[in-house]
Amino acid sequence: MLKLLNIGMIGYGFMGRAHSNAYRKVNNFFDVQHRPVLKAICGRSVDKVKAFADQWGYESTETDWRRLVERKDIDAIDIGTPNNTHLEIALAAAQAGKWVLCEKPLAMNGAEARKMVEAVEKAKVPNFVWFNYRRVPAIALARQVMDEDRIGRVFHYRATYLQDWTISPDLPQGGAALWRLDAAVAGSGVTGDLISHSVDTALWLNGPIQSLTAMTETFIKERKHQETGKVQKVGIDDACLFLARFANGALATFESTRYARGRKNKNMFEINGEKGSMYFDLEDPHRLQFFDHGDPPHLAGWRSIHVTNFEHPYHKQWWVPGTTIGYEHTFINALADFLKGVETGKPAQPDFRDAYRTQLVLDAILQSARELKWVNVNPG
Ligand code: SOE
Repeated sequence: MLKLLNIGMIGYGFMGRAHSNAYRKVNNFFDVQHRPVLKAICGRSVDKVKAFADQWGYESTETDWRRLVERKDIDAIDIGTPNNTHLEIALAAAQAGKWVLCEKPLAMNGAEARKMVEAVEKAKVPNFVWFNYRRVPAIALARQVMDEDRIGRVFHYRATYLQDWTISPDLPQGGAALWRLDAAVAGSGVTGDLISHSVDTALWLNGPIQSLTAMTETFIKERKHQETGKVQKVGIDDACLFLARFANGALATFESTRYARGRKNKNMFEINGEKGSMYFDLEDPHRLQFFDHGDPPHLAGWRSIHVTNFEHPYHKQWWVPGTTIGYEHTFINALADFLKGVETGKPAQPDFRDAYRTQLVLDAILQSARELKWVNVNPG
């Protein structure tokens, strides 16, 4: 018998859809003991929240997240709202004894993230952060390759995360779809939004970052604000680059921007080690490139592994070998791992504490860019 898990989803934007889809599908593909129930969707606009409930099959709606958190018929709160609301909602949800799932980045900064970690750990409630790219099968395979020590001592780690959707100076900041451009709401620009993904993946694959030096740039200095109608200073970083040293001695470069014309969501990393190398690019998401220095020299070369076999991470839950899964499946895979983690007592990562470490790297990046100096990362 599946245990029903009543979900209270807050936010009906991009992530509200991605998470709701995961709740709907997880039991069709994974053997987990919980069955998420789309109990309530919460958002500020009555019309939009009702339309979302109809489209996705939510049983009820709320327009005030506090009422949702107070409801006795809700087991888990999922925070899919802008970054400046995560802290308050997570603290209230944890205090109410709810499970708490939160969209990335966990918080506006490390200080907030720390309070969130303390709250969920004090309340002893299951918690999880939706850094979904860990659940791309090819990235999960990269982790397996690291665990199997096929790369050996790591010398270099390089990551880029490139988009181009904010180049127009006519794009306003703030409001429904554009809160990511408003520093008061997002906390930062590409640092919290994109490089956070690269950092989460990097810490998972290659361990902690010890120190870094960063630079950021805001190419468009002023934009009209959707809510006030006034032209206001832009406070977010449009681009962020940093050099880093990992605790394992590897040297790294990270680059992220929303000004790479033609790049829509290019999330790439390469790792070079003593025994081999790996390369991944989200524009070719089913492939992991692997170079094995152990191959006979006359056969040596980069293998392009099509990560769709039953032996590959996640794939046996889906379709037959050679077929592919997509972006939305990373959220379903993530949810399955989270539920299994609760069921086995071995919490899936990243939980709040793990995502807090990523947040501390983001703090160090922003501090370094502000102060123009190398910064040691607080290990958390
Ligand atoms: C916007 O830039 C965005 O939607 C991010 O917020 C997501 O985390 C990323 O996966 C895709 O791009």
